[in-house]
Amino acid sequence: MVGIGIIGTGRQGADHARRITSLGDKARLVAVHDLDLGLAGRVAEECGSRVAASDQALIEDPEVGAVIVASVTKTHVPLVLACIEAGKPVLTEKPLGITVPSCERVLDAEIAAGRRYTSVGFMRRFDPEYGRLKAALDSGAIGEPMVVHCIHRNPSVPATHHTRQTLTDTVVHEIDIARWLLGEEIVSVALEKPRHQPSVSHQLADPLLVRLESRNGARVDVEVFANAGYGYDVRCEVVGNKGYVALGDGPHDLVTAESAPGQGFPTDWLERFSEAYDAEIGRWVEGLGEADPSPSAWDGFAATVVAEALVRALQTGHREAVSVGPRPDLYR
Ligand code: ISE
Repeated sequence: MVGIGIIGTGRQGADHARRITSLGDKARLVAVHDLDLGLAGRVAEECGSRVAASDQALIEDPEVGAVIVASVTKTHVPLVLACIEAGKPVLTEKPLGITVPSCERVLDAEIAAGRRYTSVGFMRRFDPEYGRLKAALDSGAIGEPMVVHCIHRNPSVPATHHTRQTLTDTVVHEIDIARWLLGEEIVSVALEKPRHQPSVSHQLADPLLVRLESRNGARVDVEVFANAGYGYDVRCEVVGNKGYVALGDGPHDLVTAESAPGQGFPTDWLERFSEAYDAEIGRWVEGLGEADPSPSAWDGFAATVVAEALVRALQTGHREAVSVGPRPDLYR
């Protein structure tokens, strides 16, 4: 049985903590830490674990065999590096890092250590619906994939949310799912902004239309809408030269914030991707590190390279080329 430590016990970390406690004799939640020790204490009490006095104390705890990082995004890379240094497998929430150089530090550390320690929480890859799309593509049922249509809507985001965050925190899921479904890297990106919504702050362009181009020339379009109002709504359709396959969240005729409650939309990703999180955590615990099928540090790095190109496109207003470079042997 492996002892797990969780850093960051906000909504996401607390949700992971509860899942660990439901894994029976495969894993035990040993310790949690949060900058808000009161919050950590409440999660520890609910899940029967200890509270570690600091993140480093948690990582070095001899009873902690593997770590989940669910703290704020800017802490992901330093904490992942500390786990690698301590020789402990780590599952970090996405994105791996906000900047490309920070993600490169993780790749360098794993390559120097000669093994993979890091898994990145792109949980959609474990969602049964996305799994169905991937299986249809891999079986050749729809022929060669030509176009991927994605929709990613959140009911609302805090007033402090800005466009860059939409790209690095939210669109990053679509980047990962596009790379995974198509099995190839992204080579260019572009984006467009519809007219400004007066109800939204000037630091947020919302919704946004994002376009990705894959190495073999497939095109991905993403509508990302952070303040859609009516619910959490994620859709995907892959069009091939012999047919199409889509997530089963069929379109509704008319949806508004008022009509949505009766129409069965999830309120957020924890609800929509509950099964995916179960599978993600379960498979991670079974594989811990090298045998684990989760997205690797390379996947985290590649997604951030594309997200960073989108941030450039936001500034320049032009299509931006993307190059992730050759995949190191460790990640083949
Ligand atoms: C949010 O930032 C997330 O972290 C979720 O995983 C994602 O599904 C959601 O739409 C994002 O806004």
